[in-house]
Amino acid sequence: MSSPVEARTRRGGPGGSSAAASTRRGGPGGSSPPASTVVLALGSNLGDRLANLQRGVDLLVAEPGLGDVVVSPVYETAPVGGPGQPDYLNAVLVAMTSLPPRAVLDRGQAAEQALHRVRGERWGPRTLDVDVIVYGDLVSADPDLTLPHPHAHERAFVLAPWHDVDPAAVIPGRGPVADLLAAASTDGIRRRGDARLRAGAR
Ligand code: A4P
Ligand code: MG
Repeated sequence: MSSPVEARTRRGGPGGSSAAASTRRGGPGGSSPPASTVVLALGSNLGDRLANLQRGVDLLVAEPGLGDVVVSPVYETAPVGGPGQPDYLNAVLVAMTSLPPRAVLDRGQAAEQALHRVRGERWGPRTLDVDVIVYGDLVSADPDLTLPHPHAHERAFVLAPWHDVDPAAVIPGRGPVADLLAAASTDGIRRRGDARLRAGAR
């Protein structure tokens, strides 16, 4: 089975944008670190949810390190798990990166903090949540950064927007996103045609 990186490399990336191969070294001298496809899931269910997601995207791409950024459509989604809480807006960002996985997580958490997220109850409401869904074909059980994200394969609020921008994506160890989405319950999620995110402030 091909990894999302391989799939993306073959096709030239989501949306047909150019994409560095995950195993290719950049630069004329071949000295740059290899690039991997990284998929980040963003969610917000407090405050101005769309503005929070856009600010999250802007913060994620503000510093060098994420390239060929593609941002999915926005979905309105019923909360999964946790206490009673408002509906979420969810979206997915796909990019190429040479940053180490931990640096990508740190960047996501910095964006959460910039949005004044208060960590309370697990799966509780939040202004911004940034989860690392996959990093290339890396598999890790590290509790600080579990890869692929342990729940992504069963969450339509991740799979549907991801599938929109990369229909051939695969979750390592789980299978094609298209198949996982077909098996997931899509009750309680709907694409918001009236809400769009820009891929960056640039
Ligand atoms: N962590 C481990 N692996 C990862 C990873 N791949 N990506 C660690 C991000 N973080 C990861 O996260 C807790 C710890 O997970 C962090 O210290 C990090 O090092 P957190 O963000 O503090 O807490 P959390 O988000 O409440 O918990 P968790 O388990 O990450 O929940 P999820 O999976 O993020 O789910 N329903 C809808 N409709 N839409 C949503 O977006 N989100 C959640 C949260 C629940 N229900 C939802 C949604
Ligand atoms: Mg989280």
